[in-house]
Amino acid sequence: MTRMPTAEDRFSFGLWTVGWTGVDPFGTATRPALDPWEYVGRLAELGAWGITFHDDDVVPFGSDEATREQRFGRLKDAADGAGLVIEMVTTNTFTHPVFKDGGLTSNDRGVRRFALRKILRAVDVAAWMGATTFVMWGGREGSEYDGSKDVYGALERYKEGLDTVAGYILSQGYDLRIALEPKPNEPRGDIFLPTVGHALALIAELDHADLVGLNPETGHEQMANLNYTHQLAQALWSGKLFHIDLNGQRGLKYDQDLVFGHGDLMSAFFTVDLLENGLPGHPDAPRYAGPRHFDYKPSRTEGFDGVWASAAANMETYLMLAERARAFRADPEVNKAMTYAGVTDLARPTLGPGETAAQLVASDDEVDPAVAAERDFGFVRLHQLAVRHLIG
Ligand code: ASC
Ligand code: MN
Ligand code: MN
Ligand code: MN
Repeated sequence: MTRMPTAEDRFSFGLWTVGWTGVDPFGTATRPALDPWEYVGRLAELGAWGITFHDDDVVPFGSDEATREQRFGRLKDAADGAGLVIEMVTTNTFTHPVFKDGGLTSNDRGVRRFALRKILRAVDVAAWMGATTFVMWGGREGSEYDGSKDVYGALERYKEGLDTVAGYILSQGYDLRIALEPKPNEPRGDIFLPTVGHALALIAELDHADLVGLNPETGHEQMANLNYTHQLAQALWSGKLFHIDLNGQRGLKYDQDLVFGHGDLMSAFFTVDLLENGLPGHPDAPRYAGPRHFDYKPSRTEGFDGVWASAAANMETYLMLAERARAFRADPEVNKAMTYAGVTDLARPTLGPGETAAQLVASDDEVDPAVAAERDFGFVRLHQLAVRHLIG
């Protein structure tokens, strides 16, 4: 039996996760929608620490100012009453048909201005709610047909939009950072910023790059056939791992948004190992200090009992993996196997202190490649130790 989650675990959930009614491209809802504040008490009871939402999860698209004040205020009161933090807010620029060709990168300038204004208003809401992260997932930013989109121009407009949002955050003095969420496809045939690497490259071109980082989602990176844990590690190395969306995905198919660990369990183990244990061998490296945020969907086969069981399952799985990842790192046999494998050797610079390229070329300490090629690294044995910790 795993312990109950506590606030120290910093587990958070999007309201759109437990609130998903099961509408998919082939079927209508299988569950009724509750009001947004009705999810809050139950999440707190299960041990969650925080919630997140899209503007439209709380206030229907197109609502007037009075309705916005009333509904956002009611959700904030409910969260405060339940002791939940609203840690992140994001904007829905994908559901309404106005966004069918994107928001910030729509071919229609009027739509681009409409989208940017909607995002800026959501930034105000984020600050009001006390959120510290503002996620931007450009789900409709992309295309199906190569001839239909000026990609160079789209990237210019993406940059313009992000510079405007970041500049606004600074000018208002908000304590908010932007986290971009990559995804390769779905709902568009090809989405801009398809992976963590693409987003990092765009961030480097921004006016306020310091304010902009990443919100990588497990399944999104896996839909691009990438290793999620590696993406997290590279984002950490770049100082850009601002937020995470944990969930499960089984291979290259539609975005499944399964419970965390219900996809590639071994990969989830090493994701948790990275988040909990940091980068052993690099004590000074940045550690992920943000929320453990779940962006999953309770399968549409489930009723409300299944919704709450699946929410709890995300946290239980994370805690079980954290326990096993700690034991893995503490195991002397694992440490011996890691030393044998040379894992910690990568923390050592390849050149000596002050050594130049010319000195390296002239040096006589070169290994005999025939001898070095005979080395046994023991990676498989090391991995089997991980398997034992995971399921033994
Ligand atoms: C987000 C986010 C996603 C999408 C998706 C909407 O804000 O992180 O992955 O929206 O969950 O269904
Ligand atoms: Mn997803
Ligand atoms: Mn997500
Ligand atoms: Mn998603």
